[in-house]
Amino acid sequence: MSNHLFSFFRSRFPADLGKPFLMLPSGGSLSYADLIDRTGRLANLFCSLGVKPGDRIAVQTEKSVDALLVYLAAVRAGAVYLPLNPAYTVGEVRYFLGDAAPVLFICRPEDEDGMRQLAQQVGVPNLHLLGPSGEGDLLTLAAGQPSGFEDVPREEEDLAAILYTSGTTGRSKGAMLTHGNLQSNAETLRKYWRFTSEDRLLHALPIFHTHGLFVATNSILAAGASMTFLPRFDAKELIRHLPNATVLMGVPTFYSRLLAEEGFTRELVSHMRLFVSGSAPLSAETHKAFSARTGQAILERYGMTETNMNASNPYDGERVPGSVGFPLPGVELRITDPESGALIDDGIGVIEVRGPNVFKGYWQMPEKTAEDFRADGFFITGDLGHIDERGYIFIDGRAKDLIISGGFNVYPAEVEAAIDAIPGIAESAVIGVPHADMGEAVIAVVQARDPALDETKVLQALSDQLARYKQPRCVLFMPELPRNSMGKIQKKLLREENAELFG
Ligand code: MLC
Ligand code: AMP
Repeated sequence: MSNHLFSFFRSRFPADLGKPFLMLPSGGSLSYADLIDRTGRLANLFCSLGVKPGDRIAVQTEKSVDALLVYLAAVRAGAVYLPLNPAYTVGEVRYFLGDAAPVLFICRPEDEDGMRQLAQQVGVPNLHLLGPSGEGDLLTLAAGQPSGFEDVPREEEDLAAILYTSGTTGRSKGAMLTHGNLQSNAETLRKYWRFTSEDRLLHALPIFHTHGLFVATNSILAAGASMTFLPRFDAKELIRHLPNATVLMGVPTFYSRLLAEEGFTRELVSHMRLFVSGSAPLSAETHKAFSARTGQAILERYGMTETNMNASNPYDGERVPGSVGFPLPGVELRITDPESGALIDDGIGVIEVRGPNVFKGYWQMPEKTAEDFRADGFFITGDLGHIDERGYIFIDGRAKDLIISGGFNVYPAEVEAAIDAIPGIAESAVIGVPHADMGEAVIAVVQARDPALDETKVLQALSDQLARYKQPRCVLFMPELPRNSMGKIQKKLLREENAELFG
């Protein structure tokens, strides 16, 4: 029996294992042989710490080569990888650790004191440290382990990762992704986007979400190709490295920020094979400005944590601005009435998907899982869309109350709960308004009981409660929040009234 996902990657590794898997901005590189050696040592370490097949390994570190290797080592060890945004506060991490009950938690050296205490409180038996340049004890311990490791057998249906997504109500949900989900999507994308071993992807996305972790990394591994691995997005750094790349993947903010750079020219990217955008809507305006500047059309695709990638504009053929293209091979996609579930042939409805890419359910939430699936196995995405006469899919909005800022999801319900808990607040409404750089910006409209409360005090109270990207960019005060005849806060009206806030 093989390890479904890692055996698949192995089968695609180049014959010459000395070939780079990662190239670093400093000029160094990590070969496929290094990948095997270092993940072998880490996997041996995990097993020596008592990690058993199916156990969770939670990780909250900065983006680094070693952090990426921890993902692959966890897969080899048969564990379930659980990445956490480094921006999450201690309070947020407490929930994830408590819910997922990992056997091992890897965190940043500077967070050691607080996290050790937290790990003890929630009963996580092992805590080890990893900094962006390899600081901490994790790598020292791994260096003492043998590099040879027999990959733990895992089947298609076994879990490879849990990624938490917030919800429209209440608690965050852990999306359970299987070896089969990740393997099938990696192979589909490799074929559909024509990756070959000659490709060099410029990687500037975070590696704790589907986009940077699975879409980018797994497609490269499925092709035995290479990536230039940057610590974060910086438009000038991308311009420096684009000459050595063949493919770039990013959220729309990457593209609008690149377009704002004079150095981003047609000549700079004339050798590039593919630009992919996803995670948030790419405006038709940015799509067109990009084509005008470079002569190339961005390929927009549509996915989500629960489903990996669902749809993509064609590789050959027209990439339509504002559309996310066609369902990917093997993915069934339909539009239904959100209330009745009836099929809608012509018009806007909720997008539902089914296929080998679709997750197994939410971790320890059978009721929530059942709610989000139809009896015939289709997953209800909560995105609204329609399909035109040529079969192109368009996303028209969201049935779920969700804000996407710079590719990060923010659920208003979570922010509202944090604001409502501040003494002196009567109630709040959190909405997304148009923002040129981030697509949408989070703002809060509040009704205060205490006249001494002001914006600074509200933001101060939230600063250690919520990750920075969830915190409102501004707080507006109203004597009373507008309600409809049913008594529901009129968020649509608030969005319209504040549509021009950021120009
Ligand atoms: C950073 N900040 C953000 C933010 N990113 N605030 C709101 N939304 C964001 N996305 C905060 C910073 O902490 C900082 O706070 C301030 O905003 C300004 O930061 P910046 O320097 O301008 O931002 P930067 O660090 O350059 O980051 C912007 C970004 C980054 C767009 C490059 O957010 C990013 O890499 N986003 C990618 C997200 C992603 O990978 N999503 C995929 C999800 S998977 P302060 O306090 O200093 O002002 C998924 C499925 C799918 O959705 O289909 O792919
Ligand atoms: P996440 O839960 O972080 O995986 O985010 C998934 C959500 O991002 C989807 O449900 C969509 O709302 C949104 N999304 C992803 N890709 C696109 C896209 N190309 N256009 C519009 N929305 C997108």
